[in-house]
Amino acid sequence: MADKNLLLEKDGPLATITFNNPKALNALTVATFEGLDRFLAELEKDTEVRVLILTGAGEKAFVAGGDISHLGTLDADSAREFALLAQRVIDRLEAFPKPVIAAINGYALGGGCELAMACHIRIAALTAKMGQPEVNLGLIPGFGGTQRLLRLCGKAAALDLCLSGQPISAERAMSLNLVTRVSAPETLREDTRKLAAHLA
Ligand code: DAK
Repeated sequence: MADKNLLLEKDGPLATITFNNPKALNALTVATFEGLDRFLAELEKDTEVRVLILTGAGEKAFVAGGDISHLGTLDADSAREFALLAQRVIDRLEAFPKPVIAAINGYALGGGCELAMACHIRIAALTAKMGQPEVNLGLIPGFGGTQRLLRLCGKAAALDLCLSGQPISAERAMSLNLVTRVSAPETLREDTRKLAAHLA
C-alpha cells in the first residue's frame, strides 16, 4: 500500500520522490522508509527512468529528521529495528544504479541530512538549514550519518556538526562540501530539473 506521506511522480526519464508530510516538516517514520524501499525497487527496474530526484513538500523542509513523536514510543528492540531499516534503505539509495539528486528545499536535519548525504548530488536552496541535532535528544545520528559526514566533510567538520548539534546554512554547507550547488529558493525546482534532464 502506498504511504500518503511519500509521493512518486514520473515525467519521461525523470522520477521525483517527495516526502509529503509538511505539517510535521516531512519527518520520517517506519512507513516512510518502507515506502521509499518499495519506490526504489520499482524505479531500479523501470528502464524509462534515468534520474531520480528527492525533495520535500512545502516551503520549510526537505526532511526535519526522524519523527520525534514516533521515536518516543519505541523500546530498545523497536528502536534498533527502526535504525536497521533506515540504514538498509539509505544504503540502497546510495547504491541506486542511476543518479539521485537531493533538492534540499529547507530543513535537512538528523535523518533528513543523513538521507540527503546518501544521494549522489545535493543542491540546497539558499534558505536551507542542514545539521545533525540528535545530540539534543541524547542520541547520535543512527542512519549512517556519522560515516557519510566524515567522508564528505572530513573529521573536524563531522565532529563539530554531531557534537554541537547546531544547524548550518546552505552557504556553510557548500563551503564544507556537504552540498555542491546552491540555488535561490524560487529556482531550486527548475535548476534541479535542468540538471536532471542534462544527466538523463
Ligand atoms: N519529528 C516530528 N515532528 C516534527 C519534527 C520531527 N523531527 N520536526 C518538526 N516537527 C513538527 C513540529 O512538532 C511542529 O508540529 P506542530 O506543533 O505544528 O504540531 C511542526 O513540525 C512545525 O515545526 P515547528 O513549529 O517547530 O517549526 P519551527 O519553524 O519553529 O522550527 C525546526 C523548525 C526544524 C527548527 C524545529 O521543528 C525542530 O527543531 N525540529 C526537530 C528537528 C530534529 O531534532 N530533528 C532530528 C530528529 S532525530 C536512532 C538514532 C537516532 C535517531 C533515530 C534512531 N537509533 C540509534 C535507534 C534519530 C533520528 C532523528 O532524525
